[in-house]
Amino acid sequence: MDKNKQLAQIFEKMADILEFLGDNPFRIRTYRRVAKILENFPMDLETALKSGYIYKIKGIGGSTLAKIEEFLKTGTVRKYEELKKKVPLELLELTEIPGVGPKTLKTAYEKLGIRTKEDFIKALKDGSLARLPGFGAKKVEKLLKGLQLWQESQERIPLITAYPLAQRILDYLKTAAGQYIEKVTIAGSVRRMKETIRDFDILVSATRKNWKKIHDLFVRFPDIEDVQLHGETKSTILLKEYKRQCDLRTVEPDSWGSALQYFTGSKYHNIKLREIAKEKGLKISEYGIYDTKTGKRLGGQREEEIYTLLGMQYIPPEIRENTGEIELALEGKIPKLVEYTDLRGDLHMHTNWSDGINTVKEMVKACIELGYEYMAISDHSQSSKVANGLTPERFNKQKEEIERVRKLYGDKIEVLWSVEVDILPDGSLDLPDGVLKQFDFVTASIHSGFNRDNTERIIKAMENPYVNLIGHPFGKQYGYREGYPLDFERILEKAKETNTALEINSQREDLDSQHIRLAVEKGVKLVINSDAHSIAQLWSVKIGLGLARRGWAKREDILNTYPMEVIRGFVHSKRGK
Ligand code: DGT
Ligand code: CA
Ligand code: ZN
Repeated sequence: MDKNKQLAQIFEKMADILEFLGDNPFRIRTYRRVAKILENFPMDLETALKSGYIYKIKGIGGSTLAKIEEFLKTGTVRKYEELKKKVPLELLELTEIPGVGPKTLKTAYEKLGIRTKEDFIKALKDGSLARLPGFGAKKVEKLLKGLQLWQESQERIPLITAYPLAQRILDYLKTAAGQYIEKVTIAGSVRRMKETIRDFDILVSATRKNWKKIHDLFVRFPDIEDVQLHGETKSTILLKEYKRQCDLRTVEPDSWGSALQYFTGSKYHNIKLREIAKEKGLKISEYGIYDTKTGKRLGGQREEEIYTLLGMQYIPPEIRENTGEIELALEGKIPKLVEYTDLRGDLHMHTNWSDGINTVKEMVKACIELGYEYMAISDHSQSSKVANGLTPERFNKQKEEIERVRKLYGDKIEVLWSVEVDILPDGSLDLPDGVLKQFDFVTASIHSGFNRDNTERIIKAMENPYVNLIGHPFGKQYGYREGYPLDFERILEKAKETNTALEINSQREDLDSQHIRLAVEKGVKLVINSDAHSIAQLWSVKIGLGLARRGWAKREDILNTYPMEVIRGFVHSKRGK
């Protein structure tokens, strides 16, 4: 785990402990804010300290700086070590459960003598917690729902978390064992860009004499909890982060294609493929594709060969779920899916004007580096108080800054002045039309009232001529919030009727691939956005792209693959001019 994240966790835990102890709320809030800043920090702390960058960050003061320096020097923070001794630590880990805060745990601790996770879960389930003052049936019901979400999130982690971790393991292998490796890639659910991931499956091709060396280096990956298997064809490590397993399999270069096909899955895709092979008198395994009668090996070095020999089109990994792709491939009718290089810009990101941590200029420079033709700065509106949303007056000031940055970089990238405006409880918007119409592009999102059906709210928002995109339509937050119920059929109809696009929000994985597929079938336009709150999160459109491909989206389905004129036209035609 990198140092920024480690220290962010330390601050978060200190805040939890202080809250458990009933300390000064101001200090608790400060620690939580620092944790959030560190979590999203755009560079490593060491560099930030050396370059002096850190002194410019709003919200990091003297005593925080001292703790950062102490942590970089000693690997821990003394204050944290002292605080840990004052509380039942295991119990405090349960603040990970949505709805469970230090205060809840404190009550359980004091009134029922609960000290362990197990006891807390038991008390929650058997009703003894429900009998305490302040714990009505409704609250306990909410906690039980939270417990269920938490338990699920212990099983599977979201792709947005898994993907960079997979990249780190691959980078490590390439650096440490590159000389012995012919090819290396991630297989399994990560290669399929599935929304959630249980474990990692890494595949390497190399000549057999090098296998041992590769496995010996693999089990020395830093930050592992345990080596569960150390062999010469397969090894398994348990990663410290998120307690995930990671398998490494080594194969001969000759079997690369068939092994990659096999270990990419999905299981049901593979089962169906084997059935079809059987009908054609063929047999497929991780070693190759064979003629059943003669036993002759027909191929397996390249993945494409498997599909070709089975008489079908190559099937992209993202749609290998046995949901109709095999039948279509046999008819040669798999569409060309949208690709990363098709993306021309990112239309949702935050800056330090609201809850982002980078400046407009820093975001613009980072987007230029990504090679985008355009981008949209889309900060929160006033009713998002925790996100430091902007009033119309502050938006006007922001416009001035956008103009200044445009003067500097306007020849390299088109900077749209946008907004993520709150959809209020009654479906009206947080800014009047007169203000909305000044923006180049408007995204409307729900940030409150997550526990009810929000179909009507979204429909009303789409009817506003200035709303171009509905942000994170289901309000999902993995491991934390399931997302509210929506009549998606009606949302799709309205989106089509009003020419409003729906967002594929990468940070939140919302829409998910199943809803994307429905939107694509209906011909509703989608936008793949990062929703980055720092330059460090801009990469995440790759996640949205993966979900779009899993949802069978083609380039034409995605609005931000079109040139700027088309986006402008999209906005203007809805405004009726
Ligand atoms: P996960 O780990 O639950 O996120 O999902 P996967 O798809 O990565 O599943 P995993 O790790 O159990 O297996 C990796 C791939 O190996 C899987 O996608 C297909 C292949 N595989 C595993 N078990 C079986 C099996 O019983 N039959 C077949 N045909 N393939 C399997
Ligand atoms: Ca897996
Ligand atoms: Zn939002």
